[in-house]
Amino acid sequence: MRIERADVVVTSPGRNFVTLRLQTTDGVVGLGDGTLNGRELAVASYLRDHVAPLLVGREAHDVEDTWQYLSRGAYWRRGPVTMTAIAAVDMALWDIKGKVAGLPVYQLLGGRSRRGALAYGHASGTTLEALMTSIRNHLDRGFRAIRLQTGVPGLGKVYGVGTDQGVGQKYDYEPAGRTAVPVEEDWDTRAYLRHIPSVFEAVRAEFGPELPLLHDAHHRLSPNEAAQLGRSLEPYDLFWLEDVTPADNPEALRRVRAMTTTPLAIGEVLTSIHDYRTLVTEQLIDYVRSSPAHTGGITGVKKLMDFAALYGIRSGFHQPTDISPVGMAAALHLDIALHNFGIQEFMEHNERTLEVFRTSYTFADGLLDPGETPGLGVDLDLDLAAQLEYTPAYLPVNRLRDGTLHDW
Ligand code: GCO
Ligand code: MG
Repeated sequence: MRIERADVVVTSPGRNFVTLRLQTTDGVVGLGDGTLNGRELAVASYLRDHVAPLLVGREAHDVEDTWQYLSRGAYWRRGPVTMTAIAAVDMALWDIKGKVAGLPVYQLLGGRSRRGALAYGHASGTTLEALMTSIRNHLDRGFRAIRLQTGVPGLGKVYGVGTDQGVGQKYDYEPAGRTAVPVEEDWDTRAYLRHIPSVFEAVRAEFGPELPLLHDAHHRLSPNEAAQLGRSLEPYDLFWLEDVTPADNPEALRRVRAMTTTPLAIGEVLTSIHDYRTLVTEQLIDYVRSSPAHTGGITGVKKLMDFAALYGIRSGFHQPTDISPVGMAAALHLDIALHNFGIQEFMEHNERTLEVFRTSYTFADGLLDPGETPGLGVDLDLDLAAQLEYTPAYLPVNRLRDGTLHDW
């Protein structure tokens, strides 16, 4: 069964998504997510101009060989654009294999290891009161684990904090602004470090000790500041503290690790198993944040998680709304099959997106499930997708009070 067609579909149902659509000589269609937030067209070109011509005529069943051909064989290894493009190809091939076998992809990965994948939702508020409402709304929607982000007194807009919700309102937050240049936000690490422990204290007092709570520092702290934050949050028993320091320097986490027992997660901007060598072998983290969509697909992440398993490190795959439902489905098949699953991020896509991508995954009682549809279980409405044109959109940047551009 050969690959006959390889088409790249760029669509924008509220945000931009890149999808690779492969079709075999038997007419089987496979979908892969190639979305890289704010750099979407770079991956679209990589796929269209440099990968699609190599795929046509290849054996569609050879998932591992195609993965090696595109990563080992390309000379230029790693990096977000390359690894997102490889991810798109890899997912589409697993989708095809599942459809041909008549099995959901998780069955091909070893079958079911759990009833469902514990999901965490994003609660946020510009004030403590708004945050409490957002947490209650999430609990009402069935979430059993919650990430908390809040405004910081004295700072304007803070990344990760959406518009405040009313009672019963659904969280609807798009981190990237649909603007030609990134929006600029302010940052002040000392103000943040002073404020955050009081937020967790109030939330624990209101919701009790059981609820798993998470927090994301978005790569903004020095190792020493991160250690300070981890220690100040220890009394509130976090599930994890995410991205405390910039992820490109794994050694920075040595100091953080030595100073605090708060569990650490990192890796949404890492793209290869090689980026994790120090983090994993020195056990500097508890959770891997990579997503299949940016780390070479199911094949890339399976290798990474098997390596992490040797050191007792578990998964917590990145799944904001800037990864498409195809990427989400790929993550869910891994979540169900991997023994060292930890938790799954779940930001619900907007209705328009779920019209373009028809999914078969479900969310009930706090657990996600990929469903039993053969393959990944996602269909793409090509006609609708074609009507929704790419619109430039960028994540914000942040600057310190004196104007210095700060880390993510
Ligand atoms: C998360 C992330 C997102 C990212 C965004 C980048 O934990 O979900 O930090 O908010 O910033 O997905 O594309
Ligand atoms: Mg994050």
